[in-house]
Amino acid sequence: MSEDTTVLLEEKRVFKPNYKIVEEAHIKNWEAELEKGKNIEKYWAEKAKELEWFQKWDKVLDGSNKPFYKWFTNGKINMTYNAVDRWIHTSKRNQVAILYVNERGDEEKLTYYELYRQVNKMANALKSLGIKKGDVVALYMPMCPEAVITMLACAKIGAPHTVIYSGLSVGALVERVNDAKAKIIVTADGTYRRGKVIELKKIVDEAVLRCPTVQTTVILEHTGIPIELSDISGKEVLFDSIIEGEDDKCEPEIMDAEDPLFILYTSGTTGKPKGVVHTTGGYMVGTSTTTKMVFDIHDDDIFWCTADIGWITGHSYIVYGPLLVGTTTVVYEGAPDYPDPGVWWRIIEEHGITKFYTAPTAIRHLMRFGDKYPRLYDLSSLKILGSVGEPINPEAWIWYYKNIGRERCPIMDTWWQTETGMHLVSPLPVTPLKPGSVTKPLPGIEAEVVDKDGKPVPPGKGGHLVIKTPWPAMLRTLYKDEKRYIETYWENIPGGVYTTGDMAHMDEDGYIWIQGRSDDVLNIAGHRVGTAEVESAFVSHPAVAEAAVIGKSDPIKGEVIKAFLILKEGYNLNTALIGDLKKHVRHELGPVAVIGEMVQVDKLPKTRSGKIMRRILRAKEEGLELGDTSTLEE
Ligand code: 6R9
Repeated sequence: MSEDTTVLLEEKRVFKPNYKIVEEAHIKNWEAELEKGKNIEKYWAEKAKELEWFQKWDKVLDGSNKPFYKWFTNGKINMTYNAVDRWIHTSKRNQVAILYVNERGDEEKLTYYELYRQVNKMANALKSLGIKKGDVVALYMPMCPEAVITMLACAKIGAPHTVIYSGLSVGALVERVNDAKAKIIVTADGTYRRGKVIELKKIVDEAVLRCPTVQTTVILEHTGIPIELSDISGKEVLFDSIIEGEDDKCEPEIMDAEDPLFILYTSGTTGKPKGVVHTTGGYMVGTSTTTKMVFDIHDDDIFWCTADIGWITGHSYIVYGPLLVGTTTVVYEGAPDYPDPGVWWRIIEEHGITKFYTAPTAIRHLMRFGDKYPRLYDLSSLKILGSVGEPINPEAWIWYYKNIGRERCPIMDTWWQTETGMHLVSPLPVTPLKPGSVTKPLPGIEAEVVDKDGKPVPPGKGGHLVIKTPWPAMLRTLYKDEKRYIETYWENIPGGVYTTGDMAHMDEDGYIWIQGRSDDVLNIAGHRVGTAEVESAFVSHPAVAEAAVIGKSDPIKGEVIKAFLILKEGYNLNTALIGDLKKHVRHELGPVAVIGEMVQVDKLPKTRSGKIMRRILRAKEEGLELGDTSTLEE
């Protein structure tokens, strides 16, 4: 960081947008838009009119059975009809919808019309395999056009999808597929990662043996590695062979606004992942509006979000949001630093990317290589940058702003969650920015920082971030677990507000600064990993009797795992066992579970009811005071 940026940080300077950004912006007056958003129902109803409904809604928001809110009741709509079909009757028909690029330098472009035909074929193929409205389809796929096609095909016929991140492994896959009772898994032979092929089908082969509901596995031949088809656990068919000969027309299923669109699993405080349920109408309104508003989408944009479709960011801002607003969305398969740490900047130059959306962990990682790589490329096509997944430290913000945005592009630090479905707290391109702050709730959203009794805390003081009023893309429930839905989100803090699980503070200007999670969820490189899931993976190893896991700060990944292990008789935490445990946890949970350190202990701090007090372990780790230990066992 150069001297002037150090000064900037100390000055806490506010970064104002340049005149070009303001001139182009759909929304030029932030304050006025926030004001408009105060009439929540009117605001969202107006936004909903930008979509094509088969039948208009009766009521915008139905809060008669809180917290089971409904949006756009009795409205009839179809996601894929709006994201794909409606564009083929416009000038967008021959515009690129999906631009696929990978780390090997391969490229593929699909226009809206081509996408339309492929989606229809896949939709018909799923029907031929017996999938009907309401049946759950699991995806365990690389970042590739066929993954997007499959999601859209599911949405076209009303079959909720559940996408499982391809970086998760056997244990996680089995648990999610079984919870969702998926009838089909769509996967691929493998995926490219750092010059290697990760064999996805092998993982699925092992998983399906433990997934009784799966009748068919569909395999995409993507990398060309040899695969063997077998019928041990249900039918195995090739992606290409099922779509071959299918009709390229398919009528959209008329969906109720409140029909489920997808289930997406995320980590919670217990070992069991939460199946977050999103429905159709409100999610469409929320994601299309925020894509257009936060990234100020225009006809000539090329939008690149570097997330994976296995996470909510991929659902909302690679697939649905961008296609609903008819832009070109980039699907990138590979690592950020392979074949070299300039690969992303090269893609930006080659394809003239205008809006670029990534995560702080990636920025911190690429920052390590200095400005050498970004300097090699012409990044002048960029107009707006985005950040998501965890707090962005001011140093990374400034690096991103200077070296990637070349001090021209505002950074949209977007705060939201799997559960919220859409951005909730974020600047707009015209918003004055403070590095490290997510600024204010978006128009139509009401958020506040409160104490545990629900009372607003004064500026500068930390508290719980809560959302005070419902929003269209909110989760509707946790799959088959209404009790957990109510307890987790609506009963922690009084006042009928939604508890986010994040701690934050507000400054004198009403700007929000996120501090991190208040619960036992780690944020490893922007991925939510539940401590309980990691602990149960450890305990499933024959050498481990008990495990407690906390987050340990890491300069690149934000957090990594530190595990305290009680081993069974006769075991010692030697190098061989450490290696074996790492392998085991990786096998169960996948590479997202990055282990930084393991220590052998003979006792763990517990409450009298037997709950591990991770807070105590964390406090000891950081040399802080132990705090309230009244519930500690001894
Ligand atoms: C979209 C996504 C949600 C959690 C959330 C918070 C953290 C997300 C953030 C951020 C600070 C931001 N988070 N965006 N923290 N600034 N801009 O990441 O969803 O995987 O469900 O994680 O991520 O802690 O509660 P998800």
